[in-house]
Amino acid sequence: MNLKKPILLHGFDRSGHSHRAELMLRLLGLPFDFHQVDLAGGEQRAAAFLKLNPFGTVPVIEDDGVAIADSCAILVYLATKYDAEGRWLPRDPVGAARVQRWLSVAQGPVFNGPCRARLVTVFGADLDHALAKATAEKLFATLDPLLADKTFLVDERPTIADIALYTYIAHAPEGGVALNPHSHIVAWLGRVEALPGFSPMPATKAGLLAA
Ligand SMILES: N[C@@H](CCC(=O)N[C@@H](CS)C(=O)NCC(=O)O)C(=O)O
Repeated sequence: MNLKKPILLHGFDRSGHSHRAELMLRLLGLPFDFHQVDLAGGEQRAAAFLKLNPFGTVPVIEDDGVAIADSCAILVYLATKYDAEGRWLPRDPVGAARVQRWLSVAQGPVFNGPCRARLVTVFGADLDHALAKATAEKLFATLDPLLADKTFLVDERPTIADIALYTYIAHAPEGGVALNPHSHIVAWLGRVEALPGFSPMPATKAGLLAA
């Protein structure tokens, strides 16, 4: 009998990038093991980890003898390999491009905005907090009206675009960026949280900074 080994997720439980991968695994109902990478201790810069990801960042997954690094690459991999119907990543050119557009937003303004703002308040990173907050606020002002008449970012059904954007936006208050003024974003976050298999990233104390 050829028993498949569970997927191994190398992550960090307070990383929004890592949570993207974890959430997708849970939404697809895939068994996985979790290895908490000791980021504070520098495990991500050790030779063994750099073999998996030369860029020295989490998340990385190992599956069927292959290592896949980068949160969005992992979302694409999981959706392509484990969702034969293409619900999470449409196979048609227009649908695929519409999803990719949001993956770029995840790695651009979401990273530079809510992610970096939280890196300052939660992890004490030496970054420009005012700039990160301004980037987040501009992103939210753009996104909120786009969600006014949409259930999810691309379609009536969720795609990996929603998973890529969810975590850092949901945790923006931890970085001092309020979500309250953006009712359509708040409603969309609630729809993601209602998906079967959803599991949140743990909150941090800095979440008390803004509503
Ligand atoms: N583009 C990467 C970025 C991942 C990333 O920045 N991960 C952070 C944690 S949130 C990390 O591993 N930082 C460790 C370090 O930079 O030393 C992705 O999407 O996975």
